[in-house]
Amino acid sequence: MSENISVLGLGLMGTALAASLIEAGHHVTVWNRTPAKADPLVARGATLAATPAQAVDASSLVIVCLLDYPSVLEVLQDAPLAGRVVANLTTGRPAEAPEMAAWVGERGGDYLDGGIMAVPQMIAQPGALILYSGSRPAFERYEQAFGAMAAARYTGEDTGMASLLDLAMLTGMYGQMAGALEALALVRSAKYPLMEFTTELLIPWINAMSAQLPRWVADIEAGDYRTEVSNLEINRSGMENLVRAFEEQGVKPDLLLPMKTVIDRRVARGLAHEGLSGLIEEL
Ligand code: FVH
Repeated sequence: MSENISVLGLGLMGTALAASLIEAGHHVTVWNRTPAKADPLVARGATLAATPAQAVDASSLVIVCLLDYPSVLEVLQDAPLAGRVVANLTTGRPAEAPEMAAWVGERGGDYLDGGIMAVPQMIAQPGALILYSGSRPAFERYEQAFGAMAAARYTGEDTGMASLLDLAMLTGMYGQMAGALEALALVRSAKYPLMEFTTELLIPWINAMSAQLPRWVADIEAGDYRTEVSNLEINRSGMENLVRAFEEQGVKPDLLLPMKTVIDRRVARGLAHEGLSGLIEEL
């Protein structure tokens, strides 16, 4: 079904989102602070609105993808939001989402908050995911249209949930990247081929270890961190060994040290018999 959809914000991500909606056959109106960025989309069939108010007026679904929440408030200030669904895909914090929902609600609009789990090049490709939270009727009304941009997953009526899950997934990513960078620095110090190490050793190892995560979740849900696999004393000693090896290789273990600090703290509390999953209680 072809919808009237407005996209406010034509940065790298907003442009990719708008292009995917045009490609899917929707009637797309666009607005951007710097209007020239709309040119390629207009060439593909989008309508350029002169103001945010005109863009909002043109469609019942308004997708916003700007720098941050203050810029969203600024842009929507004079827009006629009554009867509109605002899907705000700008990255923010969980606490900002209900404030934005209330602000849109006071103006008669319905609100969805979103978290984009993709880079612009992934939009409309397999693997791209957008998390939504907030108004269920709004999500159900536009679920099909959302699917043109990326797989659409509704995470509940708690408006801040998409943002929280987005930030949690980013946290997991940063932790993994931190470990990978330390590993690569260590391997580089020994002049071993980095690509061979990465593709043949590191990636399969990380994947195998990730498969253990559901077991940790079971421990956390049960609040029972006893282990017969690799307790914190083994990990404390392993970390000490790692840090020493890094120093001997002339590599800084800076991205690894915070984890060592937390392990040491837990062991100092007399909980050396626990597994790594118990570290969650220190956070
Ligand atoms: N790019 C990515 O990989 C990530 C993936 C995950 C989600 N993010 C979030 O998406 C939001 C937009 O990101 P972006 O990549 O499109 O960012 P830019 O290319 O820098 O575009 C920024 C747009 O925001 C407009 N803008 C900034 N400040 C204002 C303002 N005060 N008033 C009106 N518009 C404003 C800017 O306009 P212009 O500079 O072109 O005139 C762009 O349209 C972001 O939340 C990411 O975290 C992307």
